Amino acid sequence: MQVVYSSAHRSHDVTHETFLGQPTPANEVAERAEIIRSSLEADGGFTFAGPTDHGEAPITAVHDPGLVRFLEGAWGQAERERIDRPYLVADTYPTFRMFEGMSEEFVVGQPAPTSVAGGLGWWGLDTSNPIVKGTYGAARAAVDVALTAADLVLGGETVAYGLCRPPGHHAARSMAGGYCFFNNAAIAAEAIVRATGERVAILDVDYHHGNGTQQIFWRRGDVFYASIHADPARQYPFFLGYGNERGEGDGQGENLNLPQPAGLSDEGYLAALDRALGAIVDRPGSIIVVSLGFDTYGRDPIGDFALTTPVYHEVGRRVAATGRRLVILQEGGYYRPALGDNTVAWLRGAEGR
Ligand code: SP5
Ligand code: ZN
Repeated sequence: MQVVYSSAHRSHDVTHETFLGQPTPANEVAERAEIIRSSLEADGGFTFAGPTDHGEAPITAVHDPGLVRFLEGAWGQAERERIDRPYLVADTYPTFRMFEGMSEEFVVGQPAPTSVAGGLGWWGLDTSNPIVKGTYGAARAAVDVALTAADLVLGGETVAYGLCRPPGHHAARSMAGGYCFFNNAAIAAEAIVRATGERVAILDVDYHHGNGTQQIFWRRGDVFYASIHADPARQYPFFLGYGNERGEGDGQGENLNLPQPAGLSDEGYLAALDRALGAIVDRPGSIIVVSLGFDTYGRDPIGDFALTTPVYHEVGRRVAATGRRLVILQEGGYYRPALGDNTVAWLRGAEGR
């Protein structure tokens, strides 16, 4: 299997996130991607390629250009404002309750803040994704990793894996969040739609609901989004991910959320997977973009499912058994001691070995 990897992720060298306001060691760290890379190298069954530069156009095909400009300029802006901090996290977010009773026309007409502190909240969801000097370059490289993996499949490969870091599925059209800056999977799916004219399915098997991917394609009939994730009633991202969210307009019926209880077993997971895959094969198309997370693992520090390493082989096998070509993109997974084994198991399953 071809793997796309870039060392550029290392410049997003975050140290801390917050847990209920307190600084705590970051979960989404550079070591994650390096563990996966070295495990795939040790396996011997993977060939590595670097990403090619795809420019900004595929990003602004799904994201607000204002988000791109903010992320590009945030660190320099903080320096100019003499905000001397090791990393940047917002204090203040524009919750919709701030605008209660005000018309949508009025609210969307509010100006984007010009200060970096305001911008961090305006363009962000939560405090888990600090910005450092190298964040923008790493996030751009992760997009190129995803698009290069998509190119491999568009060029005839049956499967390709993009070792994206930072991850992407919490990033919405105009919002970063949840360790994510650009939505790598959404950008790849959009590029595939434009290249093929076909419908594309996104299967999200990260532990968390991919609120960003859902938001981007909510009114789209050409991209089906299916996600198996922790019930948002108890877990991040809290405000989206419920089972009654099915899409609107052209996208009516093209969003499938399968929220799951704490303690979910391998068997329970596979039952949900079969539902998602059944919905995918009921729809036309030849390519699935997989948002691949291992925070479903039983020992994950921020998850509460009970999956074991062998089930990942079976999940990969069942996804590939749809007969569709696969663009597999890395999202979360934070229990570092098992990350390499879990990734190798999933990808081996997907290539039938
Ligand atoms: C891509 C991805 O997996 N993003 C996840 C973002 C989760 N952010 C919220 C983390 C909440 C951590 N709660 C810690 C509970 C410890 N018992
Ligand atoms: Zn996750």
